[in-house]
Amino acid sequence: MTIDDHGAGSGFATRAIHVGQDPDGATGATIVPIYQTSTYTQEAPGVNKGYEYSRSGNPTRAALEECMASLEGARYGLAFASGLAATTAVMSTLLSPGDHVVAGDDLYGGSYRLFDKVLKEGGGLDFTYADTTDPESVEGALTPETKLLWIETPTNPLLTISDVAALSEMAHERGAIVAVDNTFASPYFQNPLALGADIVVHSTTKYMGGHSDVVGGAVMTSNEESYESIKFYQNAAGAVPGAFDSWLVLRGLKTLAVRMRQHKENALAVARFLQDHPKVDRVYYPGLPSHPQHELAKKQMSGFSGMVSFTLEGGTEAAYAAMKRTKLFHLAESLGGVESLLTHPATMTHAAIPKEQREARGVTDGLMRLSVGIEDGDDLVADLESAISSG
Ligand code: P1T
Repeated sequence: MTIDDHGAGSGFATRAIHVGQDPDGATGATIVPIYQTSTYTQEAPGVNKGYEYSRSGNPTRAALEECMASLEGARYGLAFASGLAATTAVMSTLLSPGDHVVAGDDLYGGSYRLFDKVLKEGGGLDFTYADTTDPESVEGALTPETKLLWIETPTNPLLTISDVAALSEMAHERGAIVAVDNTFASPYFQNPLALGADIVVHSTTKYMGGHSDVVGGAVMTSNEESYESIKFYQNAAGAVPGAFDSWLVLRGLKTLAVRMRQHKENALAVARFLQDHPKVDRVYYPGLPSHPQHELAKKQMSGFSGMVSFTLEGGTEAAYAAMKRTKLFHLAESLGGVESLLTHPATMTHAAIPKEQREARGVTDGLMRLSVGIEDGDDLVADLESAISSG
């Protein structure tokens, strides 16, 4: 089966399994081989089969890039060695020292650290953090120097939702481009390019890879000029994934649709359980009608994904006790794998943000974040029940 034009006309799951993944031309191998080679033998100087050196291009990586672009509804996809390498590529390529960036004020802590300690201090970029759930806050932060609006939605770890269509229109009117970190939703539930954004970034370490066994990143765009310059940077700076890591993400993509449906179902069950539990203080999940942006989430996402955050009535002390008691939810950083994880943002994923700023943003010491996996939902709820209730 050959799927042309990035699988146009085919459904998501079909594209995930087939786009960029025709049988191998040399052997007929049904699955894209792991082209574990650094270089390619040339017939004569300048005469080759399209590949010269694996930093510049590798067939396993090329298959992954084509498939990911199709899933995001993008013309182009580029794979990177990590999500932060993908973010660095976008920022370093499309911006120059002195440019201003407006970024959401609830972000993965590592993205904030990259912006604040590397791209601002070393790269000369100027950042303003705004509440991207509030278009007026973004409007007030945009200046004539603003070149890029950086949106994470849903956010890490507070699961807020920002209106990508409205913010893209506003930014474009002011001459800025829009990049969306779509890691938490995955392309199965949300396609920011279709909502008006210019660039999508993913940590493929998460849902796209899906098995907690690889670190990777991706950039997708339909803008040819941006693609060409980010591709140039990809080769010139060199933060590319190896063939095996590319293959692991490609294999993960094949089951993305079924996994995301189960993540969503289990997360909703967990969020409802937490919401009704007397020892639970707050639950953050865009799929609950009580979530402040629930209607917007319904409009721009086709499902609410698998991330849930919560606090307990007993505060930090109760949270620390509960985190020691879960058995299925392992206490670990990262998310989006088939296995459930429990994270303490204040000491783990968001430790790079100074305590005062972190707490002002709502990331308190008592906040816990769940990456709800695809185990049996009843078992996950029972695990949380015993961890919370026995306190
Ligand atoms: O870890 P890396 O592949 O470099 O991805 C960075 C990244 C980017 N964007 C978002 C929204 C993320 O959540 C991450 C990584 N996050 C975690 C490791 C975490 O546990 O939140």
